[in-house]
Amino acid sequence: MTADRIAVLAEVQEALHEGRAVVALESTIISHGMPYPTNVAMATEVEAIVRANGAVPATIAVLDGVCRVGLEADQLELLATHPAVHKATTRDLPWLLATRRHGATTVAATMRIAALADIEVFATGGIGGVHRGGALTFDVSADLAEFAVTPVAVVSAGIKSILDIGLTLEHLETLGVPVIVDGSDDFPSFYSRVSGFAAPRRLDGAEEIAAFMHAAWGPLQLTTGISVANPIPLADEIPAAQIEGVIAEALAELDRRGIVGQDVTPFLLGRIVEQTDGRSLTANVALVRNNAALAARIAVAFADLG
Ligand code: PSU
Ligand code: MN
Repeated sequence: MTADRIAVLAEVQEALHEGRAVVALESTIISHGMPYPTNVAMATEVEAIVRANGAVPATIAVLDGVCRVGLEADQLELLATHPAVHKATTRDLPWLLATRRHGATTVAATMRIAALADIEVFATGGIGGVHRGGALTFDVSADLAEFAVTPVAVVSAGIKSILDIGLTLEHLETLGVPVIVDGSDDFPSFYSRVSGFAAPRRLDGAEEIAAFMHAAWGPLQLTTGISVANPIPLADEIPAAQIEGVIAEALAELDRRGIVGQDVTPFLLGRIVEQTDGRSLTANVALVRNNAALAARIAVAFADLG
């Protein structure tokens, strides 16, 4: 990409140049995943957590048609408040660049821009996947297609049960994408440490995960991403039974309103926050914090491998 369409913040550029740890962060979670002002507070705090764990944060978005890798405080504020920030997956990026618009990048688009900037580790809340009923609607997040082709390790709290977790795991297996759970034999479901599905592969700690990344992308020359699931801390967990009713109600409302396409996920996320009086939001912030810390430790361990 030509230099005028991708702008890497000086601090991030320096760290990359010196082979120091950098962690990418997404922006759809800011613009379309959480309400203001929790979103900007979360984004700011998460950057500080990445730093406290020894890495440099690089929040990614598109502003005025330029891919930004690392943002200033006023740019985070814009993403958290501006009405004309488009939710952008990878296929939307050419439009944003060509027409000089603002875009909040999903997991897929963030992975793509991170890879262009040579960043290997990325922290988020939850990844997209196969929606419930996806076998009929074909509603499968473009995040999965991106995992198949972009070598970035994405630390999430697993998959929110607005999605079909079983079908998502099957789809990732078909695409040849490694799915790791840190420190647990269960695959987590975002608000909950369990999902009813086993961890496809368990590793324990940042060093083991960094060694896995090195094996995958070094000697084996795999070209896929790696999904690293990090269970929500016990104290912040919302038991699956408590959130299931809220999710069912949100899905029914989605049907009634006939919402489809890229509005589906933001609608469901918003409904869940409303229907749990913000309890889900508190849990969401807690798990993003937890993911940022693990991602930073992984980035440090991976940088140490040279
Ligand atoms: N899941 C969450 N929170 C989020 C998202 C997913 O629990 O904020 C966002 C991420 O940016 C993810 C995107 O990449 O939604 C997926 O959207 P879609 O289902 O339209 O692909
Ligand atoms: Mn979709």
